[in-house]
Amino acid sequence: MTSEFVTRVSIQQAVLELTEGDITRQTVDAIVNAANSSLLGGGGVDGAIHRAAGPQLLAATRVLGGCQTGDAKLTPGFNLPARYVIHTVGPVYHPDDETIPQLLASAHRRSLELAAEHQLESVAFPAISTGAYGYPVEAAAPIALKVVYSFLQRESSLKLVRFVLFGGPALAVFQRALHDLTQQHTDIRRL
Ligand code: AR6
Repeated sequence: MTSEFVTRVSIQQAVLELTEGDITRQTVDAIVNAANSSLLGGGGVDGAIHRAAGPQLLAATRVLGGCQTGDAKLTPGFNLPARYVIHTVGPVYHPDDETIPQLLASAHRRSLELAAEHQLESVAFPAISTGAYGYPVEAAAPIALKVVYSFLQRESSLKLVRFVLFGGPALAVFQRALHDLTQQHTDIRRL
């Protein structure tokens, strides 16, 4: 019997993987920040990234003029092991608003586009919007993974997309969603 929990797959020329951990520790070309539209820092992932990157990060985001929900902007990573930070703004969850899933998808898609525009090969995402912004991780995970799947259908510089989940329960939800995605698409290979 195959496990309902899938952690690592290949999609076209790239690997998509899930891990439990701290996004600030990831040695990848870019980590994605779950920011707010001011880009001036906050709590959660945003606070952790600003602390680990050092004060130069705030100086860099200050001149960007903010960021709309569903869009993304790039800065250097400064003291982080990652070379760049892609700051994206996910939506605040609201169950009755149909645009919310589209905005969450857009935040992921714009982050991947920005990574590809800069010829980056590896990018790590947190579970955007699932903390302070209240998006249930069960609803967010399939959206996030589907966007990555669609993006990796076209040719790009990306060779590795990693989701870094904070805690076992969030990891398990993503693993189950990845299992469901592999059931839907024959070109996803379990590794
Ligand atoms: N590494 C990986 N994941 C983390 C880490 C970490 N170091 N810290 C928290 N998480 P959140 P949002 C998880 O609140 O919901 C900020 O104040 C956390 O468990 O960081 O998009 C911004 O400035 C949760 O599952 O982001 C915005 O105002 C997920 O990361 C607002 O919060 C996202 O939680 C954005 O809210």
